[in-house]
This record gives sequence, C-alpha cells and structure tokens, in this order.
Amino acid sequence: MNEEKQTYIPIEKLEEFKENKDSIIIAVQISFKNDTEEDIHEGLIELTKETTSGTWVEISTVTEGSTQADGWIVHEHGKIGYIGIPAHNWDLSGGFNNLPANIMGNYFGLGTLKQARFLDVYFPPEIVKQFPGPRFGVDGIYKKMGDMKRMITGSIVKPKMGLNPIEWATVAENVFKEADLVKDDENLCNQVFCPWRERFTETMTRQQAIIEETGEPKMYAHNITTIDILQRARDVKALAEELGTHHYSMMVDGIISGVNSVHRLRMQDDLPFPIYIHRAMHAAMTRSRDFGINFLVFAKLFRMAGADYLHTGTYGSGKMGEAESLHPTLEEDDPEIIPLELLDDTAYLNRAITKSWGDLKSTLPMASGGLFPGALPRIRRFNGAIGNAFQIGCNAGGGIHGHPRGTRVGAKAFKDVAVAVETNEYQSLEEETTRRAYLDDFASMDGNEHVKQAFDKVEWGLLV
Ligand code: CAP
Ligand code: MG
Repeated sequence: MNEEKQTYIPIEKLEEFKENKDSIIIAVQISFKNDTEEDIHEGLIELTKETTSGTWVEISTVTEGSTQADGWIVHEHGKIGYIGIPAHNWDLSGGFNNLPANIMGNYFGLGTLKQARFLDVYFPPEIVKQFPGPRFGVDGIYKKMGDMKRMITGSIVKPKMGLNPIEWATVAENVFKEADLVKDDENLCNQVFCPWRERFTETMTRQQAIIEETGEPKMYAHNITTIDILQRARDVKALAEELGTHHYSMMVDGIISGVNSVHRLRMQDDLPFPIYIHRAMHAAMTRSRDFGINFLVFAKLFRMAGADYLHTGTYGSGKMGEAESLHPTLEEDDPEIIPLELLDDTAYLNRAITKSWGDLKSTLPMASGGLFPGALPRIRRFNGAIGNAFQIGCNAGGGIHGHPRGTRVGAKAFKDVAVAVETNEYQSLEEETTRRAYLDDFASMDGNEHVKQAFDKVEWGLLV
C-alpha cells in the first residue's frame, strides 16, 4: 500500500462516528504481512483482540458475558484502523494508570505486526467529564500574566545543569529583568550542586524585587519531578508562603512521571498553582514511524489531567527536527481529511489542546527547542493561522543566553520581537518580503541594535 498517499480522517469525521460516539475509539496505523487490504484487516483484528479481551488463539473460556469487553473495527482507511473499545473497559477508578494498557498496550509488541503507530484517540463525553482539565487554562494563565496581548516570552536557564543556586538565580534574574517566564530545565530538580530550596529562595527573592520595581508579571516554573511530587509541591508552597510570593508554576516532566501523577497533582485543592508540563523523553515514543505513539495522544491526556502549559513543538522553527510546515488544511475550521504527517505538526497539536472540548479549559502551548528572537515572527504567524493569535508561550535557552551581549540583552531582544509583531501594521502585512522589511527596519532603529545583533547572528537569523 502506498505510504505517502496515506491520509487521515479525524475520528469525529468518520461516517460511523455517530453510532460509536459512546465508546473509546483509537486510530492506529499498522503494517501486516503484505499490506493488502485483506492483510491490514486481518492485522487490525489481531490488534483489536490484543488491546481488549482476546489473545493470539481461540480459547475455551469465553463466556456470553465476557464479550462485553470485546473491541471492534469501526473503520478502515488504508493502513489506518479505527478501533472501538467499550468505554467500561477503562476502569476510571484507576485514573490514567488503567488507561494505557487498554489503548496503547500489548499490540506494539505483537511479533506479527511490522508497524504499529498509535495516532489518535477519542473519548466519549461521559468519560471526558470525569476529568478536571486545566485549573487555569490559557485565559487563566494570561490573567496571571497581566492579560498581556502578546506571546509570553520565557527562558530556560543554561547551562541546564551544574550552576550553584546563586549562579542559577543570577541568570534567572537577568531574564526576569526583560522577559516574562523562567523555568528549570527538564533534568534539574534537587541535585547536590543546586538544591531546590536554595534555588527557589534565591530566584523568587530576585523575582519579587523585579516585580515590585517594574510592576510586571513574572512566572517561575519550578521542577518538582521527584519521588513524591505532592509532598514536594507542598514543601514548595510552604517555602513560597515564607517568602511571601506566589508567582510560580509547578513543572512536571509529564511523560516520565506519568499522566496519573499530573492528574493527582491537579486534584489537590490546596495546591492551586499552574501545572507546567515538560515532555522530556516523548521523542523516544513519538518520532519513530514504525512503532510509537503520536504526541497528539499525550497532548489530549495531559489536557484532561490538568496541564496549564504543555510543550508542543515550534511549528518547525527550532532544533527538535520537526520538518513541518503548516498545511493549508488547518486553516479550515474542522478538516474532513488531512495529510497523515500533519498529525505530528505543532499546528495540529495546538489546535487539539486549545479547541473546545467538553467543559475542559484550554492548555497553553509552549514552543521551545532551538528558538531565538528571529524565530518568533514565524511562530506568531502559524499560531495566528490556527486562530490562536498571540496565545502561546515561547522559551529560548541558547537563543537568549547565546546573544553576543549576554542574557539580559538576549531576553530583551526575545521580548522586543514578541512586542514588535503585535503591532496592527505588522499584523496587516500579507507578504513575506514586507514582513521581513518591516522587522529589518525595526531592528535598524536607534535603540534596537540588540535586535539587529540577534537577527544578524549567523546561527539565528529571522524567520517570518
Ligand atoms: C530547549 C530545551 C527544551 C527542549 C524541549 C532543551 O533549550 O530546554 O527542554 O527543547 O523540547 O533542553 O533543549 P534551547 P520540546 O532553547 O537551548 O534549545 O519542547 O520539543 O519538548
Ligand atoms: Mg530543556
């Protein structure tokens, strides 16, 4: 079967959706035997049995009642199968810990399958409404950021490991003097060289002074990915209360800690702080075209579980190898069919975590990974094309600390570009050439040398 011709039909657009909308539906792409239509159908039967109630051979222990847990094929589309799973197969009392084995479990290991990619999932409203979703959501986060009418600009302190608390907080302070958000990196938590209490105290003390001096909203996403996340969160809250500050989010490496950990954190009403989900390790599962899980699945689960912020890629503007471009398809509201590769696009992910979904608030997309000041105009354009305008957070580590004039100036360049692309004049420019000319003129103005240095830096440049 011809791979590049494979398209994807969103689950809710299937002709059979209506009669299956009270069940869980998963979309999986497989390769089986010679990939004829018959082979794919046979492979999907194997997969359906393995992920619901069956096994590799017929068994004598099936009862009339046990068929209530059987799965079925809803629709077949090339090498993609849409599989119905009874909603009661998810033991909701088990939270997200009982879900993966039902929708992304054994079938990846079936020796008969030559490919198994879990592309997408649909949950019936009866299930979705059992989950809290983000406590703040995009609007709540922007409210915390003073309802700024631009992209939220942030930085990851670099070097990501090895600095002592004073050194780390000093880098953070220089970011806070100009930009909005600072975060711990994915592997920094409570190492001996940078204990969390000292880092949090030094950082928040400096942050508080800048907030008092400038009146500007700031946010520190502090990594609490540890053995007992809830205890750490409570210890952080107690320390913050001692310091008299609350401008922080609880950052969790969500893939590593598990969606259930995020859900449990969200359910703590004595911890009413934003939850920031970093997705470290996701690429071990999401990049392979052979066996893996599309990040879209995790994005939906993290939104259900309560993620206020979620890393979802950079619309192909950064270092994490997304060879992606926004497909015109997404400029339509609700496409009937899309190119399969669009499922991995930041654009599709960001649409999924911000569009209306039951009573769940939206999750703020965070773009990160090889960003720099000149990358922001393109991100803003793509984010606008899916209808989200300036509502996105953009983080740069190397793209701020690598500025020729250091962190503070790099952070200023990053923030100043985010401001520049929000002018009505810039937003009215249709052509790439006129957008580039506008920003080059902006960078050439007196006082904007720091922006010009960023645009001129050979590893950075300007993407419009
Ligand atoms: C970026 C980053 C981010 C990843 C996240 C890093 O640093 O801090 O964690 O890029 O990627 O450690 O690489 P730079 P994603 O800005 O210096 O690249 O959002 O795709 O999960
Ligand atoms: Mg990082």
